Amino acid sequence: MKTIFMVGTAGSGKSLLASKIFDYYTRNGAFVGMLNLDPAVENLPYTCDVDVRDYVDIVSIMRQYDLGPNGSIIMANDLVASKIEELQREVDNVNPDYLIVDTPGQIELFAFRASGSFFAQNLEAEQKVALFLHDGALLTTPTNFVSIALLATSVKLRLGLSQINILTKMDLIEDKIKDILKWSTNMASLEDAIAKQADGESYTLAINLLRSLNVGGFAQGLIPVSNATGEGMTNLQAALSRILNLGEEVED
Ligand SMILES: Nc1nc2c(ncn2[C@@H]2O[C@H](COP(=O)(O)OP(=O)(O)OP(=O)(O)O)[C@@H](O)[C@H]2O)c(=O)[nH]1
Ligand SMILES: [Mg+2]
Repeated sequence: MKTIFMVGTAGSGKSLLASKIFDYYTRNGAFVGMLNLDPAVENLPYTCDVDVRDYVDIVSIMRQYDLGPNGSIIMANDLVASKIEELQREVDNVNPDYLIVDTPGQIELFAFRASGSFFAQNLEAEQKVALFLHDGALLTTPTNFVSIALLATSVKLRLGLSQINILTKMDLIEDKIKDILKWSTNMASLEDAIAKQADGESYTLAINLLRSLNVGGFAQGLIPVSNATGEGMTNLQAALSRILNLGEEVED
């Protein structure tokens, strides 16, 4: 089994992209399992094989512990980590070729509390990869680009997994794609763009951050995709294959 973790800021397109990857692999004859780790989600664009909502119930946590929405989501996430053995057993029963793991909307819950890295490290699989979704709708300026890339780097540090950087919603930002891809591959053009947009402390901070991030591989190989039009999916599949199947086509 090979496992793909969907990670990214709230609303960046994780769940919808999970369903598109499911469709792609299924069309190519592989058996795909879906694991939902978001205890608070109401509707998903795919059918779950394994679902944390079978183990934790946000509404009863809110009532029982007199917590607000955020407190109960935090508690639910921490509880989910204690269910890893049960979830693993269910996943083993499904026994897919590929397991797609959809994570909670609030990225800090998955990436920065203990449960996310615990799952990333302890779910058993031959190969694991994280897809970090850079929300195209947020990448409106070069400094936003640097701050999201910083978040992607920070998530990589937390999860300790191979990571593929994806630029989502490319259908909504046709006029920006060229600039964003240039920023992600050409440091001088990104520095120029930042100089035009920011000054003073913001400029210095953005430049220093990106120079230090660049050492470790800054927003490497950003792949634009659209869940709406399907554009970019072939490039994403090739990147997944390079990591999961050592360059072979879909393995079933
Ligand atoms: N135009 C366009 N809309 C998209 C794309 N991907 C996702 N969306 C829309 O963006 C919204 C959020 O998508 P989701 O897949 O729920 O995103 P998510 O990251 O799972 O969201 P949370 O789990 O709540 O953080 C939905 O309304 C999607 O229809 C895309 O590529 N293009
Ligand atoms: Mg989602």
